[in-house]
Amino acid sequence: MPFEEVTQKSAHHPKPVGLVLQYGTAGFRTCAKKLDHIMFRMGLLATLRSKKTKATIGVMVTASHNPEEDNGVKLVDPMGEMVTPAWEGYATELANAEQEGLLPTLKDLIEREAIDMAQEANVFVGKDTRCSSESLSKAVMDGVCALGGHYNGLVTTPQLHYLVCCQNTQGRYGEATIKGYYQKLSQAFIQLTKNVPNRTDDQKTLLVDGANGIGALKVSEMETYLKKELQLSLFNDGSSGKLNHLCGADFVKVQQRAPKGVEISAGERCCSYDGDADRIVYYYTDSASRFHLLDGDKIATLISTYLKDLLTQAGLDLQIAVVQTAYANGSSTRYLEDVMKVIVRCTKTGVKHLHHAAQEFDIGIYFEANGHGTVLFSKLAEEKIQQLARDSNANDERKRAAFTLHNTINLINQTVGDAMSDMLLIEAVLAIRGMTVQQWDAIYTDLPNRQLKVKVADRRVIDTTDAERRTVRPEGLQEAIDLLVKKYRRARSFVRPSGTEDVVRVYAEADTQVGLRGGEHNLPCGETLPDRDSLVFSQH
Ligand code: G16
Repeated sequence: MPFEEVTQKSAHHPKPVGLVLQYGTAGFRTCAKKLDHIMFRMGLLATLRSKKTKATIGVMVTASHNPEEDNGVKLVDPMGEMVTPAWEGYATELANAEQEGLLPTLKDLIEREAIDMAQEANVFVGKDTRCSSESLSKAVMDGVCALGGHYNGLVTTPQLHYLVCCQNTQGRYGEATIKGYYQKLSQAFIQLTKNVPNRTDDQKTLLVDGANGIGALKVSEMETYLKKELQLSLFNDGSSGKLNHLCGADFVKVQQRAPKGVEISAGERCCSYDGDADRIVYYYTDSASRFHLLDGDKIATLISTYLKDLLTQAGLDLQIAVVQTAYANGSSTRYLEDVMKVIVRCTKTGVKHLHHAAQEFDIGIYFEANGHGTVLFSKLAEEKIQQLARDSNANDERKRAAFTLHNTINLINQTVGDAMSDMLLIEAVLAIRGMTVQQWDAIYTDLPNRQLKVKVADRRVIDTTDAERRTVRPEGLQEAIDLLVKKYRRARSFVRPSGTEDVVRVYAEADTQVGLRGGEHNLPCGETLPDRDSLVFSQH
């Protein structure tokens, strides 16, 4: 039993007495200085999970969209999906055990899960480019080594999910290397776009804001594999700016303005990744210098239109659904349900919830408005598409559609939302459909909306229900929101505690910007509404 080594090594990663942290929306996230013991313990937990599942498990060290000073860690299960809720619970128990309670908690977990400690364990560890990620990932390795493991280095979050899935499917999902990832995605992209007639240089060019993070490094590595079929102008590549500071997908989505450091000419297509490259949003400015955002909702609409048309051309009867969260713009939901006639589901925030909901359909497209999402194809859907592609009796149009669907599946990282894969998919769809970014934007018009963060003493006093669209605690809060909302047309608003930052998030939308601002006189206690910058004061 390696418990002596655990005791010995854990002494180098002591838990600050009384510190309590919770496995949240995307694992543990807080100021990097508080995380050393958590990392060590997550190394232990990942190793146990690997022994339990007899498969490779992933550990990603990142705080994604959070400021550079923060860091975080999350576990990745064998098929590249998020770890199960039961193991999230174990993670919280292990994280919060005081130093002397660590071993008893560990032993209890081993007994409860009947883990065979003689079973070999394999853990992939990935990390982003934060300064703190180097030493924190070493702490994870210390935990892994106390029970036995393998290390993987700098990767984006979705690359780690991909590697874990490839490893556990013995290469059926793809080659379990970063080169294998680039090859799979770029070959699919080239196949999809090679027959598109007359693609101009403008259509092949895209501006990318790398958020000064790992995505910037990795997208440059991938570019050579794309053989000039897509040419990227990379900004915020990490050479000088600070991670996520005034740039990146979260900044662009929340502020609804272009990131710092990107030189945009009118009409040019641009996109922003977040700090670990699992989110993407698109945008452009028009000739009047007005900024236009194409967020996760617009991405989901573009992709579902494309897939629905391909299914019609292929004559395949497969059920498509789109999964959203409370943040989805009301116009997008209305368009999907009323015009496209696809099933729409709403889940709690957190890709783990959307992912599970999407698995219930033949084709489940899930996107959070913040740009985090992907498409899942059921086994049955993939088989039907393959069969049609091989069917010698099928007509040319049906076969062509089946091949296109097949290459589309190869282009998508089905394990988790992936900025690079989503970017290639969007670029392929725009090319195939001959659409400009303006035409894409015109599919429907967003309701004006605003999102802000509010710092409170204890965000856990807020409890929500109905996929976080309503609060049940504290008393009176929901009634106050309802009173305000009913004064405006097509208005909606909700508050929820963040699972990744120590803030409460507030969302509102209405049919006009004036309605959204509430008209100064309608605000409680005669307050006036601050401008957008001061509304997000808790950014700092
Ligand atoms: C993470 C989750 C997302 C979620 C976001 C914000 O994103 O993966 O699903 O939307 O946090 O969550 P919350 O509002 O609970 O703070 P990321 O990109 O930071 O990993």
